[in-house]
Amino acid sequence: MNIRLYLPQKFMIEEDIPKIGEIKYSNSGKIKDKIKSTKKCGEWYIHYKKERGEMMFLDEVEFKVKGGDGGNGAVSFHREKYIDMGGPDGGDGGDGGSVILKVDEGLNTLSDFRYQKFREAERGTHGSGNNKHGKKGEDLILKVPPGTVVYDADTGEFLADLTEEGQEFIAARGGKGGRGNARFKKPTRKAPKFAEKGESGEVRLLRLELKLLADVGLVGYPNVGKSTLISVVSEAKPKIAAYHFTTLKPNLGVVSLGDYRSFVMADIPGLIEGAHEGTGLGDEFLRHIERTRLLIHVLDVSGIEGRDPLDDFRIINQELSEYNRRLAERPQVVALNKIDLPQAEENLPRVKKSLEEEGYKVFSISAVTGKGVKELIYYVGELLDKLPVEYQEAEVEEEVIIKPDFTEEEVLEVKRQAADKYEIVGSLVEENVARTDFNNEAAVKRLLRILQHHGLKELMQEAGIKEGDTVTIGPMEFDYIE
Ligand SMILES: Nc1nc2c(ncn2[C@@H]2O[C@H](COP(=O)(O)OP(=O)(O)OP(=O)(O)O)[C@@H](O)[C@H]2O)c(=O)[nH]1
Ligand SMILES: [Mg+2]
Repeated sequence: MNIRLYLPQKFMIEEDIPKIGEIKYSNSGKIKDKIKSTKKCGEWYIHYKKERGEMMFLDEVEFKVKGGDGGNGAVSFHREKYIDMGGPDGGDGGDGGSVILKVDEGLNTLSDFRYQKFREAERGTHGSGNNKHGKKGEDLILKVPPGTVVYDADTGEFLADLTEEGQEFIAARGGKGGRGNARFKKPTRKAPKFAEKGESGEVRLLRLELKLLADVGLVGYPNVGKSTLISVVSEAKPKIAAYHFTTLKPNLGVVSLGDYRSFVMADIPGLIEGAHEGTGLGDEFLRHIERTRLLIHVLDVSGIEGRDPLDDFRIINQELSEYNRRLAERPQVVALNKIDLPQAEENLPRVKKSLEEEGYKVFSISAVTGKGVKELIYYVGELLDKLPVEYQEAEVEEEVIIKPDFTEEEVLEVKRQAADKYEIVGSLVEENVARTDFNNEAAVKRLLRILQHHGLKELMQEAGIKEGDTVTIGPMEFDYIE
């Protein structure tokens, strides 16, 4: 198995010096962008946009969802030959379908959501005569990969953390169907001429974030051999090359240890000093390894690029703690890579000794020849068995929060707008106004009766209303008559 995370390119690498403000296409030719800043990195210029909000990540998507509207209740009366006026038989409207996010382990990206910015569940059909109820709208099931974290994009509120196969989250509820006039029949009201309108479906702007659930993250300077390592222990086929920042997007690989054991490894772009301030490729992609259980810190022990491996080690750990202290505290196994190079011989004893003295488990490997790799991988596998799996969930307060049913207290208030102008407001009003068909006199009368029942008249008198004053309720305006 080979899982990969595809990120659209947020930057481009070219040899020419780009101009700030210039419009550029990404390498794939799909993304057009204005150059915001340029930075020299080795022989290359990297130009990229600064504002996070403008970067488009496939593993971070925003789109709007809407539950289906409820169908309207019907106003109808029973008719039969020779029978003048039968009883009310208007059926209820069907409930609207909900938009539901559901975890599918077969998925590993949010790319399905990239282009469709609005998803709506089916509406309920209207009720009709002969007590025929409307059909319930179909739920719209949107499949998401495990590890999807859901936020309300308008408020930033955390809504759900979806990790288990089949786990569901109702992202937008469908509206309730309106009741047909048959429901309003009473001994005192034999022929109700009104019905309820269906409730509107809930609308929400969602932000989905996919944090990869890798067990192990590879960290290290650019060019130390992280991608080479993942390519030899898994089926991941990342780009490998002898220049910095070859890896521009995280790669995931499944490492099999035989006997059914395996773990997921994540290879991410290299870090350099100042990554937390945006130097190099920055440190934003560290979020892809935020939930790993352990890190393999890869060092180029040959020091072929002229840096001391121990300096690299210190700098990378500093960058990790600048990003997130908890990530820096994650257990680390050190892989001293490139021991096949003659220059490694000189550094190896010193570097190994120093890190072991600090308490690190150190492996000497050559990702290219394969020497020492098996030992490293098996050790990591064993260590993972001992590390608690709950760690993956440790940073999230609650697994799922499902919005409770609407149980807000019913509120009715009379607001004085001017000396002779009043407005009736409150949740009770909003709820009922939305469900009233104002073109239907009977429906309006019913609304007034409901409000009356909740003490509207007394409230208006308390507010000091006089005959002839103007009163507004929702879209309706009328003169007050005692
Ligand atoms: N001699 C030798 N070269 C290696 C070894 N491992 C990796 N390399 C070489 O080092 C270079 C960089 O390797 P990558 O695997 O792309 O390094 P990386 O850490 O993923 O680099 P970035 O993606 O830029 O962060 C390539 O030319 C590899 O062939 C090794 O064990 N021995
Ligand atoms: Mg790489």
